[in-house]
Amino acid sequence: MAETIFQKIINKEIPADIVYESENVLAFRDINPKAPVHVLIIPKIEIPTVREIIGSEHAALLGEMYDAANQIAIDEGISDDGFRLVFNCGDNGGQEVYHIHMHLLGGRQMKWPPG
Ligand code: DGP
Repeated sequence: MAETIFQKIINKEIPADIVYESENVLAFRDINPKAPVHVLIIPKIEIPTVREIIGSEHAALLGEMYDAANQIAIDEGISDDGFRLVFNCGDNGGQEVYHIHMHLLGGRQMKWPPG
């Protein structure tokens, strides 16, 4: 399968506004932000969609992604007011990039249901 744009960001082949990096996780600002704070949190290993998440195999990695989201929310000053974490999955889920990513959205009141 062709390399995704996020793999190129992981490999530092294309630039991104990186806000967090650890051994297993990278987070950077969305190029087309939908909120004052819009950060994408991704694993460094490629997992195309959340359908490929295997509980025991990926549990620790998902935990790291949620830890990163909480830390970034604190760093960005949106933790106390609240924020939204979203994984889009597949066509109906509105997924464009097939390397799983958690959207961290905050800095404004979110609406429900999402579009
Ligand atoms: P999704 O629709 O859930 O697959 O979200 C993909 C997001 O990725 C979308 O909000 C825009 C963002 N995005 C796409 N290409 C780039 C890029 O090259 N750089 C950055 N920073 N974000 C990107």
